[in-house]
Amino acid sequence: MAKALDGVRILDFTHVQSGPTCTQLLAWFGADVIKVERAGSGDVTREQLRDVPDADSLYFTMLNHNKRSVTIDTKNPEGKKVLETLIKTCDVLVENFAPGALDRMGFTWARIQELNPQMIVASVKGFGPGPYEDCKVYENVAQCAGGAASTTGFDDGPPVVTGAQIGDSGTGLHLALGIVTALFQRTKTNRGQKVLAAMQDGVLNLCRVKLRDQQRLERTGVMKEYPQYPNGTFGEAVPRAGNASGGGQPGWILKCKGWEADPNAYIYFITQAPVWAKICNVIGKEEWATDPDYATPAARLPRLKDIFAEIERWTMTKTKFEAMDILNKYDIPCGPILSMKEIAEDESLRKTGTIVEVDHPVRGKYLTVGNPIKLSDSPTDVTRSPLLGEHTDEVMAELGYSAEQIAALRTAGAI
Ligand code: CAO
Repeated sequence: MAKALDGVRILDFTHVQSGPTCTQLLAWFGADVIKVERAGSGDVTREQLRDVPDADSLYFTMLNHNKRSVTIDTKNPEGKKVLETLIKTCDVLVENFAPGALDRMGFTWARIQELNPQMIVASVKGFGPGPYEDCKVYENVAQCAGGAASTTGFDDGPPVVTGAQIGDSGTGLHLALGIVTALFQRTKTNRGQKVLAAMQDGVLNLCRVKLRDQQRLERTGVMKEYPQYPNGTFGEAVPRAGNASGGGQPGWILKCKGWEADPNAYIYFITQAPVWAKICNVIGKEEWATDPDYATPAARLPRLKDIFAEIERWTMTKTKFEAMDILNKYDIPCGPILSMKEIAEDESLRKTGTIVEVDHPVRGKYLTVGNPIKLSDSPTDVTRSPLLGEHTDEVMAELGYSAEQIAALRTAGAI
């Protein structure tokens, strides 16, 4: 079946995580993604966190599906010429080098425009223009600078980073949207453009509700859905809210049966206002449904700690899955805390292609996360990541190089 981005050619100059997640998505939507790597070593993640000797790491394989790999030394004059040919034939160049690296290679925006005025040049950088624009940035730096760390964790502890890679994979997602938007605009303007997704901006975008809360705090001095209310104190900046849901519907993580031995025997429980009476029935506190101290959301806010303690007395008598079954019958919003082991074994995620088993010639079978975005007219087939330089000859031949020319470039160290 045809794919949404069939015919789009991507020169993938990305490495590590942020850029590769972006180009992997584009590949899943059907783009021809040609990953340009340094001969000999390639993307540094090929050998990071290796679990199988001499096999590309899971770090690499899980971020580079459905791509082709060519090795080009872009600092070699002949290698530069090959890259120029690629630039002329691709629609998009995606890169996430340290600031200035592409320019130092000789591929400034002006030069790329000269070679291909229709080319879209998409970049991930740590920061946008400003005091930190020249900084190298990794995931957790972005989480800290984008407002996630200062607002994550518990009030009495230090800032905490999250396991979700909102700085890297989150920014890759933002960049992918920028690229397809620029491709759409190009159909009308016939021109390329620059697309920039700064990791700090991407994280901040995902922390939008915390900037909302900063302004609420400045106006009112208190936020009643935060665990600091009513007994704690609020400072000048949005505090860490523990496991509070942050929205208009209070929630918390509660222990379930077996929590003493299983670190994930917990459930997220939301006391959604429309189902309050049902919650009271389920936990055996029917009187709370009409008691003026508990009957309305406003009355409950100063008592949330005690309310969740009471609900927890009930959840501790059930496993998280038993609690889910019961609560879902009453439309009470809740969610089990799933371990990665449970997710890896989840049959329904495998059926939808969100968890996929892939075979790799060196490492054998492994699990990966498939395309989380499902298009009804553009299905995703996840194919393994390329070996280093696996497609150099194939791509060179497509670019018009003869076998003799390819051999000569190889001898010269250009490819
Ligand atoms: N042939 C020859 N040289 C190549 C090449 C190739 N095919 N591919 C890359 N290089 C060179 C670059 O030109 C650069 O050389 P110079 O420094 O001499 O200009 C060099 O390799 C290193 O590139 P880099 O600075 O991007 O890599 P690094 O490992 O030092 O830094 C990182 C890594 C991620 C901190 C940096 O790339 C960065 O800040 N990127 C932007 C933000 C980002 O995406 N971060 C997410 C990382 S995932 O957590």
